[in-house]
Amino acid sequence: MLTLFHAPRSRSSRIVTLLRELDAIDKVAIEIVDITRGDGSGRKDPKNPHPEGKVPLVVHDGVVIWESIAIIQYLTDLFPEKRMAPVAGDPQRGRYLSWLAWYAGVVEPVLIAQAAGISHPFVDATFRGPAELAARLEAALTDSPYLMGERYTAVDLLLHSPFAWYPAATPDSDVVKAWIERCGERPPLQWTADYDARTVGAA
Ligand SMILES: N[C@@H](CCC(=O)N[C@@H](CS)C(=O)NCC(=O)O)C(=O)O
Repeated sequence: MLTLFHAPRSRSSRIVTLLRELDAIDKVAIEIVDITRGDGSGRKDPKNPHPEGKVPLVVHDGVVIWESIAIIQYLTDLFPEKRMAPVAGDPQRGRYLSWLAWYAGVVEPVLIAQAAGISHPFVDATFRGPAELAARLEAALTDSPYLMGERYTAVDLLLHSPFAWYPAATPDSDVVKAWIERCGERPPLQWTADYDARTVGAA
């Protein structure tokens, strides 16, 4: 039994989109839950087994899997047919895992600090900043349509998402902007937007 705990229009929307990309949406029960939102709306939902009341959360045969990165890796391993991630043994797997880890370890802290207007020598020295983030993306995308080369993978789905949500954070780079637009054209994104519009407020 595989269940995704999902709050419409949140970080778990990316997991719904991934499940569509993986052609696995029908293999997962989606439980719509409420969450506390940045604007003060919502609440910690007792239906959600996440200890902090966050989403996304997946429960597979009683095992709780939390954090977007772990969930993305888990699901792409479980449903490898659509090749949304290089499988173990593929020479490109390490490069893929690095993008995935970089998102959680660097991209989110940098973007949150930027949105909060935080600049501190410890923070800047540890994570670097928006300029370094932009340079990494631009270097990767200058001769490639996607982060892993010719093929769209789960790291494109994940890494373009904060810029799709907060266009103000988008690096001032034509290649990065073109990549965000390319990623935004994937039909599963529209599917999730429609799904979220139907289910928002259903918790
Ligand atoms: N690092 C976590 C972050 C999860 C997270 O903060 N999710 C938000 C939704 S966008 C949430 O559940 N917020 C509710 C809360 O903080 O109580 C992940 O990527 O899975």
